[in-house]
Parts: sequence; C-alpha cells; structure tokens
Amino acid sequence: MKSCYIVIEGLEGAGKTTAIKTVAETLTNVGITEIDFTREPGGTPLAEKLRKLIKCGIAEEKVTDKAELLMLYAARIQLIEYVIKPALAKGRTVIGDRHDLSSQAYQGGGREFSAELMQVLSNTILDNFRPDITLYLDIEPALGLQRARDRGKLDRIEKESLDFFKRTRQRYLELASEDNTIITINANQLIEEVQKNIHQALSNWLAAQGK
Ligand code: Z5A
Repeated sequence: MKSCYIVIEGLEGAGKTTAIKTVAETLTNVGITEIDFTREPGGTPLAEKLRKLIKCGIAEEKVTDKAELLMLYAARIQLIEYVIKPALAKGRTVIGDRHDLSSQAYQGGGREFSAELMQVLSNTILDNFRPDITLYLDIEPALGLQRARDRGKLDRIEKESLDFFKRTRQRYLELASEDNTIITINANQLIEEVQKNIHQALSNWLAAQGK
C-alpha cells in the first residue's frame, strides 16, 4: 500500500492534538498501522533547536520577521530530508502537526510577506514536496486563543494581536479554497462533532484513494 503524508493545520487551540489521534485511529481502522508523527517546527536535533528559537526567541536580540521565516524553512527542510522522506520511502504513513501551509498562513498572512515571496521560498526550498492531504481545522481566532490561554503560558507567536490571527485565518481560508488537497473542518463545534467530521472526511479521502 502506498504510504502517504497527512497534515493537520489550524490556529492554536483549533484542536490539532485531538485531531491527530482521530486521524491515527481512522487509519488504523483501515489497516494502516505503520505511522510516524511529526510536528513543525521541530523533529530533528537542528529543527528542535530552531523550534526553541522561533517560539521563545533570545533575551539579547529581537527575532526579525525575516529571520523567523528563514528559521521555519530551515527547520522544515531538515525534517523533510531526515525524517519525512525516509519514512515515506519505507512505506510508512506520516501524520504531521503543521507543515508549509502554516508558513503560508502565519508568515504570508499574519506577518504579511507577499504571496510571491512565499511561493518562491516554498518552491525553491521544498522542491515541490507536498502533503497528500491536509485537514485544516478552521476556528474563530478569539475562540482558539481563549483555549490556548486557558492552557497556560503563551509563546512569542501566541502573544501576537488578534488582528495577526485574523489575517492568518484569512490566508488559511483563501489557500484552502484554491487547493483541493486541503479539506476544511469547522473546529468551532463541540470536540465530538469535530472528531466525527475529521473521521468522515478522512474516510472519504481514503476510500477515494482505494484504501
Ligand atoms: N508557526 C508559524 O508561525 N509558522 C510555521 O510555519 C509553523 C508554525 C510550522 C508552533 O507552536 C507555533 O509556531 C505556532 C504557529 C507557529 N504558534 N502560534 N501561535 P506549537 O506547536 O507549540 O503550537 P500549536 O501548533 O499552535 O499547537 P497548540 O497551541 O497546541 O494548538 P492545538 O494543538 O490545535 O490545540 P490543542 O492542544 O489540541 O487544543 C487546545 C485546548 O483546547 C486543549 O485544552 C483542548 O482540550 C481544547 N479543545 C480543543 N478542541 C476543542 C473543542 N472543539 N471544544 C472545546 N475545547 C477544545
């Protein structure tokens, strides 16, 4: 059976952690049990160091938006080359907590880097490597942030303004509407309802792939 790369995306508090469990259960139900999990940024020794810098910064120096963008792509290509591609080559399925769509939405939308720059960066660095399917959990930014805040301390990016997250969501929605490999799930609902919709959407996609 061909391996596949499935990515979960969304603003903080959208419920990606629960969604990943639902995706893994849905795969197991159809006999796909060789599964690896990734999260971005991170997942290799270098990418984990970059994760810390991206999320926490350093005391002595402000992280510029451009440095943040380049660190995210540096972490991503390390993860692709050393973890994701080798796993797929062994026939394993990979479930990713975030991937390039996060950069398109947070840095392209939230930080307002141009769509042209984001496309060039993605094409040049990632060399057209893409997920087979992305489940985008769409949530009202205020609700997602409230859930994230209820959980405790906020990182550097989570401290951004509500407008930043509104722009990020807007870009997610635009990109999802243009790409039929991105399935949008309404994550404003009760967690059980979100799980049901994820299971249904993924089952339909798997059936269409003959799995
Ligand atoms: N970032 C970026 O800017 N550009 C990029 O290219 C990449 C990332 C790859 C990664 O931090 C940060 O980097 C992230 C984006 C940025 N920062 N921001 N802002 P992370 O990995 O630490 O954080 P995260 O990816 O945003 O994960 P998260 O905050 O843990 O979000 P989540 O996984 O979606 O949330 P959750 O843990 O599943 O749910 C949060 C809480 O809500 C939890 O208590 C749940 O029980 C609850 N929940 C979830 N769903 C529901 C429903 N439906 N009802 C009620 N309660 C719910």
